[in-house]
Amino acid sequence: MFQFIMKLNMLITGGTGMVGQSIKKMQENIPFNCYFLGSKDCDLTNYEETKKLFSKIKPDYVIHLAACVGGLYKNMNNKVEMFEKNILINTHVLKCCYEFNVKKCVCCLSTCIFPDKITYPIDETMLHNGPPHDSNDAYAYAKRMLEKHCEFYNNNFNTNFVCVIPTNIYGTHDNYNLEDSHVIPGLIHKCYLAKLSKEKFVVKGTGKPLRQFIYSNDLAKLILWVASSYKSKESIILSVGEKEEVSIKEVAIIIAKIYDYEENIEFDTKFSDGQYKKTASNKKLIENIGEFEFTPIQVGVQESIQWFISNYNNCRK
Ligand code: NAP
Ligand code: GFB
Repeated sequence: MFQFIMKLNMLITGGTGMVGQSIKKMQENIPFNCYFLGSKDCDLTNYEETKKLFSKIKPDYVIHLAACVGGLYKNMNNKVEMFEKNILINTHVLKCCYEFNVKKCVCCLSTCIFPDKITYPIDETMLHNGPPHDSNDAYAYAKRMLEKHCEFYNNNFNTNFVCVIPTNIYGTHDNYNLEDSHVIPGLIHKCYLAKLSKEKFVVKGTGKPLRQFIYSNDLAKLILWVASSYKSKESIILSVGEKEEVSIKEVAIIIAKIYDYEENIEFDTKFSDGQYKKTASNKKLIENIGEFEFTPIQVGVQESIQWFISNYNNCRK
């Protein structure tokens, strides 16, 4: 007789977001019943709703992506919201993962939460060695508490809660809002409008800050690898290499070139540059996974621009 093998359940919180949608593209290769949820399915800032969701889905694995997310300017101007919402979401998700005996929960931090005054390249051991950059300290402290919260559960109850630390992410299904978005989606939207109206393509700040950008499809593969094969409970940075670090000006030129609009770039230095750099090492990742081929930024940005234009009417902007 065939042995009926029950498929395990995987809950992806933040499943309607950019990273969640990148994981959704790969779900045929995930041997689980996958549930990709957004805030309309369950408001994770509400414990009773969260508990109801967990009792309905009974997840065996959780990839916890849900968060109140935004770029530099959203973080600078909404500190109470960034702190409170993320503390509530993270507390409720971890509490329910424990109460419903989830086998493994993979949580998401960010390289922007590391100390501002630090030596480079940043590695996983440095997270609590000093205050974060003041531009996004609210979000940073909420995320740092998520890592400590995972550690407390693991030490107290032998749970398997592990944190991944992505660098700046970009890709399709991003939030392209001109005020609240991260830099790449913001500039993709801005250059589109500038070309349409034949106006200058204005980049905020000096363009001098440096960033490492990871394509959301690549990050999705790495998160699934952490969920299935990374055995440690220690946090791990998921980033492109230090050599892939680019300036905001270089990114703006890549975007403008794809729109064939590079003659019209301007920098508005009235706006803050935020953190100058946060160069992170992906040494631990490469030691654990072996080699990994990251999507070149020109290719990833091209695909993101194509998606944005094709989905202009319905995307988040
Ligand atoms: P995103 O596109 O903004 O998606 C956020 C997700 O969280 C959405 O699915 C959203 O659902 C959900 N969410 C927000 N508030 C919620 C609530 N109260 N209850 C339930 N769900 C809620 O974010 P992302 O860029 O994919 O980021 C995914 C993770 O990576 C986050 O933890 C973020 O902190 C982290 N991260 C992002 C970056 C980056 O550059 N984007 C860099 C490093 C780390 P709805 O859309 O339905 O509201
Ligand atoms: O992605 P971003 O907003 O966040 O990048 P951070 C900000 C950098 O891009 C600054 C420049 O140097 C800005 O001056 N920039 C230029 C722009 N034009 C624009 C624009 O139109 N929009 C935006 N947003 N920036 C974030 C944290 O820091 O890192 C978040 O605040 C998050 O919490 C993210 O974790 C990964 O990289 O500066």
